[in-house]
Amino acid sequence: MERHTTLGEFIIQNQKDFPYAKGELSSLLSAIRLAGKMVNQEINKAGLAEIRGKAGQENVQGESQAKLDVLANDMFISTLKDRGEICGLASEELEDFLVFNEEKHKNANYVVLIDPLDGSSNIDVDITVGTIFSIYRRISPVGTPVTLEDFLQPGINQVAAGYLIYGTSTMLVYTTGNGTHGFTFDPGIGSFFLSHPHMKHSESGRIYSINEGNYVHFPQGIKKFIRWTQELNEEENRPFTSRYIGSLVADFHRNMLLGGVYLYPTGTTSPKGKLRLLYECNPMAFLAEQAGGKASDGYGRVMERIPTELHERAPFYCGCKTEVEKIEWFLNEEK
Ligand code: AHM
Ligand code: MG
Repeated sequence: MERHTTLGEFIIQNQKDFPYAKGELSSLLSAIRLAGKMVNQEINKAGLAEIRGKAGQENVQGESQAKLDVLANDMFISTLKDRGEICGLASEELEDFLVFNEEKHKNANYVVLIDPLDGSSNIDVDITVGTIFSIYRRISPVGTPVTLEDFLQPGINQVAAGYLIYGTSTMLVYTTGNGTHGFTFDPGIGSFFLSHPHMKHSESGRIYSINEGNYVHFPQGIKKFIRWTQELNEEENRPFTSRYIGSLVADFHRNMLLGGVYLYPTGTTSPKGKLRLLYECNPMAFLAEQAGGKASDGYGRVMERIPTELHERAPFYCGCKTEVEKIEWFLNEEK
């Protein structure tokens, strides 16, 4: 019986595809894999280990942190810092970025941005959550302390991005700009195995994922898109089907596998959108594009937005090309 390639083997086999083939990025990805396994373990036993519930503090965005948010944040930071390949890290859970400048970081070329536990409102009810990561090469000179500009790069500069999904199976999905590849965790062996090489968004899909409870706040173009998805048109396979988990990673993952589009628009409750450009929208956009899909802020390519703040938010429309373009069309009609 032929066995699947492990994530470690795949990374080594594909080192030549990395823009800077020095093995640093491989080591960085393997640190993410290790931290992901640790977080997975914690999530699986959360109900027994008294690590459910609120941590009793708020993050920089004024959102209350769950205990697992804090735990996942600590695990990713300590594992990544340990390796010495990164000179800085920014996280949804930390107001400011971290500067790593110990001896082992003095030749470090990369910065990482993470959402350590995305969809954390779902943790306490045993629904899928995820981790999102985005990796850039620093702009400032190697050997100097990392600066804000190293983090405020447009998404098109990403050298790698991905997510872990802690679902019925745990998976790690990533891209280094040469396709989007998925690996499933075998808990008995403790390894991730290549299960979904070259994941693909279909050209068009009939799932739409949006928090429709906010309908009254949506821009006119989005209201029209939603009404369009619900109209009867047998030739165009409408009405569409609505699926919304409330975990970006889970909604994105399902839509990539089954065909659909994810929407988080602007609205009066979140005037700039809810999702964070640097560690939610951009990494998902990179993965979507590498899988033949599309990611837009409604008027243009998300990955071309020039960030001005670490935690800035953006409207986000992502998934199958045809439907993302339809959303852009409706928004432009109502401009
Ligand atoms: P989080 O990072 O604090 O969990 O917030 C991001 C999450 C996304 O995973 C999800 O798609 C969205 O927020 C859900 O928001 P809402 O509850 O407003 O529908
Ligand atoms: Mg999040």
